[in-house]
Amino acid sequence: MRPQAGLGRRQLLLSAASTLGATALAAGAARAAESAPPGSVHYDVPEDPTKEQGRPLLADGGYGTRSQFETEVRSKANNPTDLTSWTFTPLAAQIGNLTPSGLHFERHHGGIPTIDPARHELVVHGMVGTAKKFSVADLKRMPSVTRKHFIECSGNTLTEWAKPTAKNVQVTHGLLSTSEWTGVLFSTLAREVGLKEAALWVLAEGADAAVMTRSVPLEKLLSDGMIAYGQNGEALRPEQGYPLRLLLPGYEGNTHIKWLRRLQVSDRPFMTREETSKYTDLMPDGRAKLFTLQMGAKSVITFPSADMMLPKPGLYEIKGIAWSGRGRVQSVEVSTDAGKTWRPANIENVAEPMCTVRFNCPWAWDGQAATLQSRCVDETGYVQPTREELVRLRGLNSVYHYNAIQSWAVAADGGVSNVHA
Ligand SMILES: Nc1nc2c(c(=O)[nH]1)N[C@H]1C(S)=C(S)[C@@H](COP(=O)(O)O)O[C@H]1N2
Ligand SMILES: [Mo]
Repeated sequence: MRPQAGLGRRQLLLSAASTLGATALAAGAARAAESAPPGSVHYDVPEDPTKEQGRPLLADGGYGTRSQFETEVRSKANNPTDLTSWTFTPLAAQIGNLTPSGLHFERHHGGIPTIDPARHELVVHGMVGTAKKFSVADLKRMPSVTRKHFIECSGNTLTEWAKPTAKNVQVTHGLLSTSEWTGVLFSTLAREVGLKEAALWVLAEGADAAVMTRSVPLEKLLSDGMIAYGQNGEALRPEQGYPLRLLLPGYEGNTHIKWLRRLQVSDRPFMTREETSKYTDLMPDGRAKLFTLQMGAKSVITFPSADMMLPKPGLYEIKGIAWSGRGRVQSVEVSTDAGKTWRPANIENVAEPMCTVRFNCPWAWDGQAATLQSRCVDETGYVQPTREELVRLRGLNSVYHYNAIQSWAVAADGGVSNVHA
């Protein structure tokens, strides 16, 4: 049972072993595992794991890490600075419907702030009966809800408007992640402060260096807006807004203000930078649409997908993800002939509002060139558009809210690539 946590630590432990014996080595391994960054401790693999003791439990119980054989990570966008950049979730490697918190995509406009939850407060003021400050502890004492929702950056898939660009599904669609979120509904806070009759909009503000601000319709906040402090059974990750973030199911990622510190109720939107200069949709006639907040229905095949290689003709299970910001996913269809014919896919999990589903569909690949597509229909009857349909409506000036059907070409040699069908 010899740990290999990088050469330095390994040598250290091995030399310790020769002087201190096997028990001390085991203790050393446990200490190394405790202090090493997650995933960096490697153990030798025994010939037969039933013929020797496994490694001992960590002295303090510890915080678990995944197997040393599971090495999938987020990929980082190439930006001039890592302070305002993003990372992509490895969607093709995801098992099940929830994104592990450590693989949740990230988008930061001013780096990741370090916030002491004991000192953090959320101020609710403006057109309210009584303005109030809530500590994180105050919020945790209030009635909570736990709900699964995706967050999708409205910039997801933005490289694909004019020509197929990104090399794999992690980069075409990886600004999408799903978590189980826990927090207090905005409607609960609204009862605490009381809303003035004329109130219509709420400004949400973050405590990061970007001081990110967005105006949110009060109606949306009252229907399902949440101040989240929990993610997948534990506190939010710092990258996801620790200790508090706004969660607006189905709305574009940018409005889910992280490190939330202020909610100002008003009778009008605040026209902040993020909703005037950025996060607007430039239409073909040169005018821009403001407040296009809801994400459309969308889906993508994650297996097989670009940059993969199918070893040989035969039976494959096409797998993918579908979601809609407008409600539940109703159905998903799959095509292997560039959209000429469609077959219904199996949905793997119970569809929940503004949450992803996993789908699958068996496919007997005959070794001929094929073009794979998936199409999502949500409970409002909205059908995910083809790229031609989307471009006809939106033109090619747009950046955000690209939700067209994605095509992957499978060549006769089994190579899979990103194409426009
Ligand atoms: N305070 C603050 N909130 C923020 C951002 C930010 O930079 N600062 N980025 C926004 C954007 S553009 C997106 S897509 C989501 C990303 O959330 P995530 O990093 O948890 O995936 O957070 C939003 N909330
Ligand atoms: Mo975003």
